[in-house]
Amino acid sequence: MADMTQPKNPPVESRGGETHQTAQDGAPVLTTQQGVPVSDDQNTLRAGPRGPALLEDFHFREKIFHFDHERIPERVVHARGFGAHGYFESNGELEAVSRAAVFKKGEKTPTFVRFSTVAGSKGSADLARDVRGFATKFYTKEGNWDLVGNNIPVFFIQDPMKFPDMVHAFKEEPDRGFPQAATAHDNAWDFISLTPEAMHMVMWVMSDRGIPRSFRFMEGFGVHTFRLVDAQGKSTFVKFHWKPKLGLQSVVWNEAVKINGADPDFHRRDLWNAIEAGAFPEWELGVQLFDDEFAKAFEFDVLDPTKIIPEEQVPVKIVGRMVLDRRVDNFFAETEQVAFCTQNVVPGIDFSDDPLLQGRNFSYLDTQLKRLGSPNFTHIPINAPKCPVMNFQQDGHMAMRNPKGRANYEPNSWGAEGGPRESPEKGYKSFPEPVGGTKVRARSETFSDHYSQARQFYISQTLLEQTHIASALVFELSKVETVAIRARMVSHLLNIDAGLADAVAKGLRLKEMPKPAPAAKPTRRDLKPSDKLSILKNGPKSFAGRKVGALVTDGVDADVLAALSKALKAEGATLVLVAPEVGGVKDSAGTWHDADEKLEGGPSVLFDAVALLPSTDGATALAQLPAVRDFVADATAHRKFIGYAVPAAALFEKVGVARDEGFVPLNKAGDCDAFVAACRKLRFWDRAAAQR
Ligand code: HDE
Repeated sequence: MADMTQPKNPPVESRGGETHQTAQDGAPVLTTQQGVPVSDDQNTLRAGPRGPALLEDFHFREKIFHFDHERIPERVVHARGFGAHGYFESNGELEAVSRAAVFKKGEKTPTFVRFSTVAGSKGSADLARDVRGFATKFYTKEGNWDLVGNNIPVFFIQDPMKFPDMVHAFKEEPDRGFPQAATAHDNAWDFISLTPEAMHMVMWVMSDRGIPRSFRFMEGFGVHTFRLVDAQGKSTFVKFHWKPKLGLQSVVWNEAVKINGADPDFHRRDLWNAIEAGAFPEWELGVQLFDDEFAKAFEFDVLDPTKIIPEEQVPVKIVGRMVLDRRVDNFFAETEQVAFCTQNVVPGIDFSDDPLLQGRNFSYLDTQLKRLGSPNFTHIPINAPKCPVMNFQQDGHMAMRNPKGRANYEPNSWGAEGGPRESPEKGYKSFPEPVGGTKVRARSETFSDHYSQARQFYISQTLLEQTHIASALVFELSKVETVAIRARMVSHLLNIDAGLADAVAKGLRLKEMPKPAPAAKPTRRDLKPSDKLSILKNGPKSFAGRKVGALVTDGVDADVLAALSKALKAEGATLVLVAPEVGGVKDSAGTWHDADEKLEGGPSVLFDAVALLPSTDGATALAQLPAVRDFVADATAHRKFIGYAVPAAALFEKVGVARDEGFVPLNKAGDCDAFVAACRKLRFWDRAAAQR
């Protein structure tokens, strides 16, 4: 059963010195920020019990003053995020290619990861259709390295100049202030349909990658080409990949919509609970390595962030693993205040000339000064390196760490007491790439093919996944009020796949098919499909990390319940008990089981599979509850595996669902293994396309 116990965190930060102890429970005495003990935190200081408040009440004024200033600006993008601590362990495969300490064989480096959605505000729902941020801070022995990636390996735009326009168009429309966390509106699709370079990314976001089931089941990508530099100064190009150990999994759109209502914190809660339960999520770090020669021969420009290098062309080599094994102690202090920056690199890792990357290198530091309010945000524990920091930077708001001693400049003649010195041997050296050229504002011609890889992505999907892309486009464009924008988008789809364009045009009921959008390159290259681009072709082999919601009533078969719990545990999966009342149920042997969820609060969309285990009387009572209808109908429509005891047949009849092979009997303890084995496929996709 889900373990929801909370750790006991100390209520206040200890600042050293003596704490005043109360007589009560040995708890510390409440103090003001000045450390003055507080006698009454319930009542303001007044002239008499019914008299006016007194200005002298320093405790009240300090408390309200601090409260008034609690909010800081949210991130201009990626505002909603969730973080966790972990470590990265290198297998040494990159030692020969990069001098970075983090890649030494067996080196264990602490990390902090923040996952995020992009468009929504801090309080938006987790299951928005969107790209997910996957930002990792490696606290290496030679300084912090930030790999600020996404769960999609390409981006919408090629030049950072367009980023503000793109983000403006995607966020709420400025006059009305909505829609929140959704690109299903005119401005977003107006911008996209006027930006052919976005087409490859659009295919990814409209695919199931845009609605992941869990952060734990997502890939991550560094997107840009970076450089690795070895001890002799030789450079190798690299693209970074994170591969989730638990495999890939997404939800279906109708589920996403309902999850957002049932549990807007679905992704946060999932990560929090997994780490709490000791099921630490893990990713392998993979790299695609290539040299100048490959870069010249490759059919696209490796500096173009709207392109991938298919894994079939350059295989991904695994260079280590990351485990997330610790939750934050405080959301604000860590998840909110963490500041990632693409320009945080360490010796052995360097940039490429990808224009988007170069633009990002300016933006992150700049936005963080605004968000965190001081250039000293690197002093905050979550951002501070875990290796020595030695320099002559000083003062500023909230300076926690100023140089000691007399010298605060260099060169100086104070010898060993004169503070730190540069080191040509140990210090960071930029790769001496020869550069030169005429100053221009121009897009390289090598960036001009916007459709070939969009098509490659589309044809690499299973038929079902292609249907999801078409449905997502129809849904989004149906929310666009301007018919000309809908048609303009279809004109691009014609350059990607005629079948897709046709399906979307029909889904929108366009009166006539537009002409294909003019393409910079009239001929689209026909690229081979790449199986690695499909989620369904790369599903997990086990049900580990997944959840079964078991709907139980009094009289639930004790043996089946125990066996199901055991089988799921053995698989690394979780059983969640859903009952008519949260207080729980008594099983057939008279044992009490507390419920994890009340039926109305635990709809089937929150689970990967469900088990319906009512007793005969229980089924009769359940059949009267409206929430049961949704529980069963949704689980069926979302093509989940449904384990069931005989009495549940009454519910199927009531709801009007027909049983198929995705319905697995659970009448005796011995049935449970077969049910768990069936669940490994995650969904019974063969079930006829459902009505919802
Ligand atoms: Fe970001 N991006 N970005 N981005 N980005 C930010 O930095 C920016 C891009 C990504 O959890 C901001 O501190 C520009 C690509 C993640 O704290 C800001 C451009 C990729 C996060 C910013 C891009 C990303 C951010 C907002 C185009 C995938 C969240 C708050 C030139 C490789 C990090 C902040 C976290 C956050 C700028 C494009 C990933 C404004 C200008 C491509 C995961 O600086």
